[in-house]
Amino acid sequence: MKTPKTLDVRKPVKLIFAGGFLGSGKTTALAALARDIIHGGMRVGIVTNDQSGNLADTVIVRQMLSELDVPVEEVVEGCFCCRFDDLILQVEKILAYEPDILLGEPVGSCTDFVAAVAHPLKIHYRDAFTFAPFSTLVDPDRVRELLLKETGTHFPEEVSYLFRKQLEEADFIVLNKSDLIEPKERGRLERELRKRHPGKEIFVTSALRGDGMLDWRKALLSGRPGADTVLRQIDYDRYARAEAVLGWLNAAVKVRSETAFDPGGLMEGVLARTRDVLREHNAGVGHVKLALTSGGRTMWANLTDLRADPYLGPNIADTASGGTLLVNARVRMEPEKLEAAVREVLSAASASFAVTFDIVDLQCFSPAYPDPPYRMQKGQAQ
Ligand SMILES: Nc1nc2c(ncn2[C@@H]2O[C@H](COP(=O)(O)OP(=O)(O)OP(=O)(O)O)[C@@H](O)[C@H]2O)c(=O)[nH]1
Ligand SMILES: [Mg+2]
Repeated sequence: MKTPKTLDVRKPVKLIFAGGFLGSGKTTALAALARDIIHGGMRVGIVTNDQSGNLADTVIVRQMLSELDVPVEEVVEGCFCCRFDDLILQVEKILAYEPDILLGEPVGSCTDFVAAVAHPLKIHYRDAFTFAPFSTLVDPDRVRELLLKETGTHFPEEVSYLFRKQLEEADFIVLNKSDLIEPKERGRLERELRKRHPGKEIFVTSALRGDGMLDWRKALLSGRPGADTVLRQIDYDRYARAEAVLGWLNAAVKVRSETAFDPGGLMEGVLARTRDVLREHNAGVGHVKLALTSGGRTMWANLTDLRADPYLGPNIADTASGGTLLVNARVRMEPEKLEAAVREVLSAASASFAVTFDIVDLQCFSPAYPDPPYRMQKGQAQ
């Protein structure tokens, strides 16, 4: 195996990675964590990740932390596991800012992170980094749908397999979006998770409201080492099938308008219509996210469930007259159909909001078979 490039670090940087299924709240949680850590007096950098360019998370997290001067870099065109060398290049850019802590968000369809990313980092960069515990975030609805199988799902069994593997390799399981469930249900889900993963610490958080975030942050910063739980067994064919059922669309769209429009209404309208079209196709939604950058401000909107209403981010301007819209969709649908659906939705929204959309770039595909170059077993990382 070839050796990755060397890195020059004055003192070891703590790596905090938080994974978890699509839409579980990773970006929201990591931005909140970054903010709190910075207020505690430390320097932070963030690395985001996606299967394709035009990643909404990067511009969203930059906006979320805009007044704090946080370096944010991205690894695109594949997960951290498969783009390990690029991860190092992006991390190196952030190291120029001399961070104490580097936060990373792997793609939500990714697993086997410990073997394919954490252990190679520990072996090749022993003096550069220390690893905090690896967290897997989960959305209560997905726990009921994909783990407990209590509710209906539009996803095949392979996606449940991927979900279970993500939990299995975590040190910390973070039951996020606690604000959406009653205390009794919170307790029940926690017990179900504990029953299946007795050795793991479970945190219950609302990344959006802040509940439970302090306990999680304290545990991450406690000095306890982590990211050590290599999956005992992982069937890459099943893992690949779980990813391959997803249509993955990333597009950059120029938005122009003769008159000012309501950016929140526009994004809400696009997502509501997307949801309605996807319902007709019975297409399970992983996450559809929009990021509109207009006049130097990025605004966002999300859809994480076919049954839900679109969520509008907190900083929507009253009016906008143009900008760039990033459309990121991860849906259980064939890529050609997904692309056609998104084009149809944009065209309808263009007419109803009197705006012009020029699609500058559009990638739509199913993620390729995962093939990490530096996959390592436990003994190799000691
Ligand atoms: N109610 C509630 N919503 C949340 C919470 N955390 C995140 N969300 C919402 O969940 C949606 C997805 O959040 P993200 O942070 O983008 O999730 P993610 O895991 O980074 O998504 P991907 O990167 O696409 O996998 C957004 O609408 C968030 O506002 C939470 O604690 N409570
Ligand atoms: Mg994200």
